Amino acid sequence: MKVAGLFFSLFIFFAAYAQKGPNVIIICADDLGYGDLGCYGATKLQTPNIDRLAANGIRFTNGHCTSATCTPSRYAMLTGMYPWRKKGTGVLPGDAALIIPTNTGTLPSLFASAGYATGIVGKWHLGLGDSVAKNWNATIQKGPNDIGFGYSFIFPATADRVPTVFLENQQVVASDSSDPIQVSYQHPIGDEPTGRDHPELLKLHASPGQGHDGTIVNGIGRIGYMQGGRLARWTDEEMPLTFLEKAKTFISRHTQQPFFLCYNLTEPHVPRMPSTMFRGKSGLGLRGDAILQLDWSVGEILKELERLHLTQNTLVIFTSDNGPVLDDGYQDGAVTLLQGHKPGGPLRGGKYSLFEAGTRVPFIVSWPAQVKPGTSEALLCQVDWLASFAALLNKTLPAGVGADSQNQLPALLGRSATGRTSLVEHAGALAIISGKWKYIPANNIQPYYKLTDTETGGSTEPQLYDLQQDIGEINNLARKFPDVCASLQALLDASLRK
Ligand code: NG6
Ligand code: CA
Repeated sequence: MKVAGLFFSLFIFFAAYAQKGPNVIIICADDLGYGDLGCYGATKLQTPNIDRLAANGIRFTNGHCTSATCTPSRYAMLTGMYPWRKKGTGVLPGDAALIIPTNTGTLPSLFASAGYATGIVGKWHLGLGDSVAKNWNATIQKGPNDIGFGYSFIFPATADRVPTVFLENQQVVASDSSDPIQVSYQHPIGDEPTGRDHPELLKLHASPGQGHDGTIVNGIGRIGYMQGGRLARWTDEEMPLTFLEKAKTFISRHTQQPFFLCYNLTEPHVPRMPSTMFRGKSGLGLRGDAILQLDWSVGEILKELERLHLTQNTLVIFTSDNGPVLDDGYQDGAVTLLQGHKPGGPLRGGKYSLFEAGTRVPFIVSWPAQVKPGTSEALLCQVDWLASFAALLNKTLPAGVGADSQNQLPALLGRSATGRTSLVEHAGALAIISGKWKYIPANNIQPYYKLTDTETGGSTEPQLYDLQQDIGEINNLARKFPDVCASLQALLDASLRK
């Protein structure tokens, strides 16, 4: 009997071990373009660590975020829903309320339900608390920990928005009751200098007409106003080290339990203020230096996985939340020191654009134990992670959860060369990709944003491009192929009704 019992225990042990899913780390850059990495064709910048990740995994050439800005893309990543279905999912101010309902299934709650330790480190930008008015000096009641993350170390919105503080498990780090934090996006508060009134105090000048002239923190004017929390405010130059340390600690604490980590880097979003060790290294100014810093952080995470013998069974995704922009509010040399570098690679447009550079982003999947290295042209979107990981974990999503998420696991793991048959792209208005075609219905968007130098894809004429022949979306074929336009319009209309 005893022997049988021992065999049974061993069987249970091995069965449990065999079922142990991979650790999953999603590394999401902020505003990194399709052409910003060596492995995607950049020659003026070296990104050896991400290139190595790509060489050991699959580099997707047709991988997308849903939207050409951060909040909607990240909403889609976590909920498996197209963000344009829901009001209030545009770029959020730093005091916004949480926009993801706490009673619905999400990507982190899926992993948690499969026994994973779940964590998020880095940018959040999905709102906190029940309402705009909230007490930043106490634990905030609604945030990442309420939608499935067991651990969170985040900043609330963007690096250029107040409050410029970190929150660990929804509590401001180093908060101080004798210097309480207040935040306003309506009017100046407190007696601290603003970028508008005291440009002489700035180490990074705001671009004319783009705001970024509220409260000065660390010599940089921000969007919005804050007072208090002086000890809690971050130093931009240290931010990558702080996030890296928190991410490494999360990983090293979970070597015995599978984990899911979102590591949301802030580079190369504005304000670009890389640490001293990367200053001047790229020769392309602060934006280039920030990309070197981002690549270094990825390398440090890969090293940590090696050190802990976790490389083989850790699935790492590297991607970006939207396309690139050069001048997004500060005069930091991104435009003047570009040296011919093409952040969007061969693609047209960029952040804020319906053209491909808005939403076609770096998209790399590595899982040494299971994924054969290569490249893939499969059409994929970050919105598909929810259903794909549900399939990987053998879980059924609750009814109504992740309605826009498709199980694309075979394509993600390189076992199928094809992915989606169509994808809706979003930047103010909507466009659709189906097969080789890209269709942008006539819209009322201003064709060109002068401040950010963005070709938006706005046009009162319909646009149709053959992405196979014309990835740069130069030759509008709408007049030549009215039937194709009509069928893509019908497909888009059907997606809207879904
Ligand atoms: C824009 C900001 C820009 C950036 C962006 C959000 C202005 C003029 N521009 O509104 O600087 O913060 O929002 O970027 O305010 S994102 O990557 O988080 O979507
Ligand atoms: Ca972004």
